[in-house]
Amino acid sequence: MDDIQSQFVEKILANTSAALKTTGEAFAPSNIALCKYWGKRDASLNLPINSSLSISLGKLGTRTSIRVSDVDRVVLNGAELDAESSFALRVQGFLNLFRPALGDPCFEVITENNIPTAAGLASSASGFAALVLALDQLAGWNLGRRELSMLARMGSGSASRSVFEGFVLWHAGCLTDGTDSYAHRLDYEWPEFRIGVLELTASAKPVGSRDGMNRTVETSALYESWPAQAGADLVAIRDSIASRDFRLLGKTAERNALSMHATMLSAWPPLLYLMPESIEQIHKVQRVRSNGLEIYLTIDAGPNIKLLFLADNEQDVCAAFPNLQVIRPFD
Ligand code: 2P0
Repeated sequence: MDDIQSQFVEKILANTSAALKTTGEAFAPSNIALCKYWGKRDASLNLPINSSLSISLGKLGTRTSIRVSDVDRVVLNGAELDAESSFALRVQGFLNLFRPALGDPCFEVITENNIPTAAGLASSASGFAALVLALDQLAGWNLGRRELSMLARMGSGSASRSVFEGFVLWHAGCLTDGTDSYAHRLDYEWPEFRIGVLELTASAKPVGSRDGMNRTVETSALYESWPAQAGADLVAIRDSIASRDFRLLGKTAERNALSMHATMLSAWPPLLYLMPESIEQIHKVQRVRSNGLEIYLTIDAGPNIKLLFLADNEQDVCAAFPNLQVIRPFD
């Protein structure tokens, strides 16, 4: 825990008073960025270089409950974690930020993910969002979503987006104190919107997103062009959602993801998250699309591919991609 982080949390909690309950419980959805967050302007406060735009995954995400306990315990999907495991340490470090406001308690955290394991869907986003929402319940702070989004950001950048359903925009902000870097929900529904998850490999990624984005910012010459590209893509994607222009949305989201991978490839040592199976599927998406099926893809910092399409084409997409897991974000 560093002082800058503690001071930030103190600032957000400044006008609250705690009324500790026995337990707090909450659910937060996972999310997939259509315009990606890649690169930090401040690592301590998790402030991004560019704004990003995501879609939350409805009922897929994390449910977490938290209560005061005599020792710190983290139970993940039914199994208690070793206190020295990296995830338990990360949760403890995050909770350290909030203990002073609550009289320095220890906590028991019970967390369940219903996200398909190894599908390349970030669990840290829904995990930290659910933890902050549960903590707010436990403490009785009654914070607004904007504040909750900023607190979730301290756990993981993409978690700032997971405190909302639907389409979500995370403002990069420009203040050094981080108080203008928060997410909000865009006021649009698109019930026909579909995401298909192609689970290609379950192997752990060699370099995590956090280290990967830092390495890219520090060493990739192509990264220079990323902030402007992401800025333009975000505007196009937001407009495409407003006008339900799926072609514009798909094209922009696909190019945005591949541009992010281009910056990774030009880092040193190079970051190559794509596996041979990923490349094969990228070619297949291009082939299927050139045959007339309206389908696009996005890829995060991993090898798995997510397909973007509309309900009308669901049957044809499932026929072309057997074993596809289809997510309906607005169900
Ligand atoms: C995103 N990713 O916008 C991008 C696209 C991965 C690729 O947000 O260091 O786990 O905790 O802020 O949020 C993954 O990065 O990183 C991510 P930290 P995070 O979804």
